[in-house]
Amino acid sequence: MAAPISADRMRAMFAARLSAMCKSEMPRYRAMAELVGRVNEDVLVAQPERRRDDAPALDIERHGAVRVGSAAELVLLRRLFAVLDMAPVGYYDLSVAGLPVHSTAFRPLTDVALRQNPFRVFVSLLRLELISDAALRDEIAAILARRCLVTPRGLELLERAEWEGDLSEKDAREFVGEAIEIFRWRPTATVSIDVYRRLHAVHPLLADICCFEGPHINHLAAPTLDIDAVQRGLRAEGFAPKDVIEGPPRRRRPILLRQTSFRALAEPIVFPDGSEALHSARFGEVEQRGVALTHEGRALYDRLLAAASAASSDAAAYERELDRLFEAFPDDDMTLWAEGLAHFRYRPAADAARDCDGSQAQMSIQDLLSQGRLSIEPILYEDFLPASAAGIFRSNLGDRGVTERLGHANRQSFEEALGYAVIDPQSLYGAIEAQSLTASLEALNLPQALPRLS
Ligand code: OOG
Ligand code: NI
Repeated sequence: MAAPISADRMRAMFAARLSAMCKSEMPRYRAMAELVGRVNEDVLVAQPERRRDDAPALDIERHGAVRVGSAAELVLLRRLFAVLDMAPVGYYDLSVAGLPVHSTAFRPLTDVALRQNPFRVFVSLLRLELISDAALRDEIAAILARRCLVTPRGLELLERAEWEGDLSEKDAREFVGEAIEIFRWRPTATVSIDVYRRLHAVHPLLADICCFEGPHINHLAAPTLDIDAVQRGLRAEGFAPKDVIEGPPRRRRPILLRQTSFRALAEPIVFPDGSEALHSARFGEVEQRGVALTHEGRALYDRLLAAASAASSDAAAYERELDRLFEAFPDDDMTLWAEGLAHFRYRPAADAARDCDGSQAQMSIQDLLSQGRLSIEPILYEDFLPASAAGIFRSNLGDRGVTERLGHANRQSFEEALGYAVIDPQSLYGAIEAQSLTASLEALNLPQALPRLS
């Protein structure tokens, strides 16, 4: 029998086919990806040291996003992504920003898997209970109950992968093909134009989630080494990107995640009676990732970001305020480390073990770092940011309904719909950091219980 194919390879295949599909169906997305590619090339020519052989290639997308209508649909995606070794990490409440959805990100968990292929999917679930009109809620539930996202053959392959643990090359290709079909954009609404308009008037997301055959992929995000240069390029070349880059400001040591996007295109759709309308769903995004923050670092980030939003009305003022406020956020690795604001991976210096013996047990981790016997490097943030996600959503809804709170977080109901608890991202970063410290101290023949600071 042919050798089975690994989940990492299937995920890479899935991401590559989604990318090809989006680029061929959306010339504007292809053009944006090309612009990002040119910016990345320029950066690498100017700063060759930023080329990293241990990082995934820059021409593969880092994430995509879809929106589903029901628990049954969420569970189907959970099962499908599990075959691609993508697990639900994090809970994102978007109701605080006036959006009737909550979300998670399906992503690979380990360093090895992330390096093989880092593709993630940000999945949002409709929260019907936040729609106040009871008759409309029933109508939506009935519409959603009628659709089935997967073909019988797709389901058969999914069950085979679940039962047998892996798939042959041939079945894997077919499975990925079936998965792609779930996420394809189909410009044919399944409801009348009247229903579409009513849902759209209540909330544009309702129309997008409920009126089509499936959860079309609404964007992919290309990685960049210089998002400010991309933003300038997008403006100069008429892409009309969103007004501000989401996330933290530019830093010497980038933190968390910065994102920008061009706004959703108005695309023609057709209804069962042949009438037509324009629907805005699909856009293109760019992301630049930095170091993952600890609880303390994240609390400081959230505080500074909230202060900048509260203080400014227009985009330029917001950016100035953000830069000013973030002067309070340390911007070098040693301070970030010493103040416990960011997560780092430890490495022992190549020959440091020779001059370490157990009698040096009095020293601290900080001593080892300053003597160069131990070094640190940032652990990349692999997750998302709720305020940024809300900003991306909103810029694609014509900035409508700006931040009227619709409800409160309800992680429990999300997890009940998913059938699982979501994984806490902080626990993943904490574990990588702790394991690297344990392994480094072992390599240096030092005891494990050294104090952190001198
Ligand atoms: C998802 C928007 C959020 C991100 O990168 O934060 C997002 C959506 O519009 O469905 O993609
Ligand atoms: Ni995105």
